[in-house]
Amino acid sequence: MKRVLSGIQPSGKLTLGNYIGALKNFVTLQHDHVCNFMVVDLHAITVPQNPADLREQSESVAALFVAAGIDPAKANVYMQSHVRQHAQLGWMLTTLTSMGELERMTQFKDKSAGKESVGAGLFVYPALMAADILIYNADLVPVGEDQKQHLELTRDLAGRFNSRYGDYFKMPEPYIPKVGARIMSLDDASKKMSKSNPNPGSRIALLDSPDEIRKKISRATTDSGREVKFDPANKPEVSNLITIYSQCSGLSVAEVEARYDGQMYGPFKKDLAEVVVSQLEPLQQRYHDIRESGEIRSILRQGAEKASEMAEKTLTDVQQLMGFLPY
Ligand code: ATP
Ligand code: LTN
Repeated sequence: MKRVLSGIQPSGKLTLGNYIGALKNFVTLQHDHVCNFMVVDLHAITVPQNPADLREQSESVAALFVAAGIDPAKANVYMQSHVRQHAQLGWMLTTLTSMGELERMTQFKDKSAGKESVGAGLFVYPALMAADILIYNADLVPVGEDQKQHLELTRDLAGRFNSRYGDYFKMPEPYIPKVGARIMSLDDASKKMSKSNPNPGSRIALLDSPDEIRKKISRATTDSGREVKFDPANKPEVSNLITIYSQCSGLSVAEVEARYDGQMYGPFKKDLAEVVVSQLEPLQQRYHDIRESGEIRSILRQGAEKASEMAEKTLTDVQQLMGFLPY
């Protein structure tokens, strides 16, 4: 069975973008792959986090993994920081990464833009992500479009390691959905929907109440036209809403267009809100049950124990290949 690894940062409340671009695919892949899904707290601290919020968000993201349908009996669910080998391999891969490669990363450019002081962790972030993936020799990495560049760097680092120290790492492939790999902000269709955007109106959080969802969708920007037509270049806002509709209803983009042929944005948005609400309601119910049961901590512990075994083996092999003296 092929191996799958992915992670989501506990840097805020998970959004519909995280769900459609990543989480939904985690759930699909768990049935016929060996899966590791992490809450990547070490990555989250590359920008300042309030400790109490980080703790709460970490548990919340883990519970959302399970609420979204990840079965801990099928896939390991755990905290990145609980498997200490990630940070160790991350350091080793940092030494193989060039400054120029890191400077070209668009996520770094976006997140550091306009900041007076930028942490070095934000800069070396992609080397830690490469370690997350390579430590399990993952074949597939389900992510949204924005992570493609990090995956390419991971492959370059794997190749560099292999040519210097001997063929060891497999080349991981990104697993990016054809539709929904880049859900855009509701207030600005030139930016991706993001959980750390300061404007909560820019996103739908998975735990938003039905009324919040209705309000956010009714206020979402559209254009001055009137056709519900999928045309990302000329109608980016409406196309984004059609994508969300399609992903939450199971209808194809063409079917959504056909359903609203000749109708205005008002009725389309009203129905879209109900489609999103009914997609999220069962997930929210399961989320609250899981949080109340208190079972998430033991799920995380068991996940970390299993993942550590695999990670420790890789780390030992890498140390040996790089010439570290055995313990
Ligand atoms: P932050 O705003 O803190 O950077 P984020 O919302 O961008 O967070 P990440 O934790 O960086 O989320 O991403 C988790 C996963 O969700 C990644 O695979 C990422 O590609 C995917 N993802 C994030 N935003 C979107 C989006 N708008 N559309 C589709 N996929 C997304
Ligand atoms: N950089 C990713 C989060 C992440 C990740 C990973 C994704 C950290 N390690 C390993 C896939 C595989 C992001 O979503 N911003």
